[in-house]
Amino acid sequence: MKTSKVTFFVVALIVLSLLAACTPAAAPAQPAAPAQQQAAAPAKAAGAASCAPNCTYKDMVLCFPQLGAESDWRTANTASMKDTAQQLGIKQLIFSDAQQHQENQISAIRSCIQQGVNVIALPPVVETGWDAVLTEAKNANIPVIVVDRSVTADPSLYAAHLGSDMEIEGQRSAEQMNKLLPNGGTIVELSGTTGSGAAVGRAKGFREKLNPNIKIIDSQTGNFTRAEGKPVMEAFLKKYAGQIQGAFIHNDDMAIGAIEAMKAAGLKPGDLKVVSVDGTRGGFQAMVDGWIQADVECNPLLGPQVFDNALKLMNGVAVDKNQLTNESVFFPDKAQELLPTRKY
Ligand code: GYE
Repeated sequence: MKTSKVTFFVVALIVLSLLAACTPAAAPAQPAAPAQQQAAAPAKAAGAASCAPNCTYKDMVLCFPQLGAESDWRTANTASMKDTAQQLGIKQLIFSDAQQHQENQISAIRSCIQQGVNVIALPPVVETGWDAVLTEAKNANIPVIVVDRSVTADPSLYAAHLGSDMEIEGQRSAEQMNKLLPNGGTIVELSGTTGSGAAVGRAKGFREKLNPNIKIIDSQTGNFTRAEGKPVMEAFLKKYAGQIQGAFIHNDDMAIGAIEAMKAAGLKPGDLKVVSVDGTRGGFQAMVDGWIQADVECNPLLGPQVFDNALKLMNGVAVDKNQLTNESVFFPDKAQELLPTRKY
């Protein structure tokens, strides 16, 4: 082999090895191109059900731990919930009756949470003591609609409150008592269930608007029932015989019980000026008979509104936090005419 040829090979080898050395190291393997990403499901609003945004009443399981069956108002409220559930064809209404005991309502709610209901509609027997169980419902992503009476719990723990403004009802009651006793006087109060939003609000509103020349000499609870209203009034009539001119009674059932006591004590219709609340058929009849002088309306027919809100919440649609019922006051002059139209 000639020297020139040898030199050529040597030079060629050097050049090749230099070229190899300069070639950048193979780039690390690129991660495989990401597979076409699944279209992300839109985030569901808190409380929305898995069928959102297309839930219908047929998907709905609603828990209604009713507080009791203490009055005609309550009976009408229960009927409104059950009838509406049926008319709308909801999947299931889980109904229970707590017999006016908060602990029964709390265990009913816990059982509903375990069953994974879509919405809880809670008529709270008393205002306080709900924080723990409402937090449990919230953690389980189950919206709670507070129905009828109020709670003191933080509003972030429930989705909405639907019902009457009990303080306004108390104010309306005082305005009527002021008119019935224009020269002032002494009255008694038959209050609703102690610690209930209805009793607390009505008592507060009443005192806010009552004329200073009208004195509330005593106030006792009759637990919103006829059975307890009667002995409370009996005791008042004995204790304050001849001293009282009026009574503010927190519902018609207690008023009907109290009227029995008034009759038994020999009083005549109108001897005591009575202002009552609810506007039930029984209250209207007592106005026709002259025993009640003004009946402040409180509407129990909340079923349609509750289910409408519940469906919205299931679908992740925002609802108003406070939804007040529109109400008025009824008087004896129209009672006879309106009685047949009363729905409760
Ligand atoms: O006035 C009374 C019932 O919470 C508004 O409860 C309701 C009250 C109602 O027992 O009759």
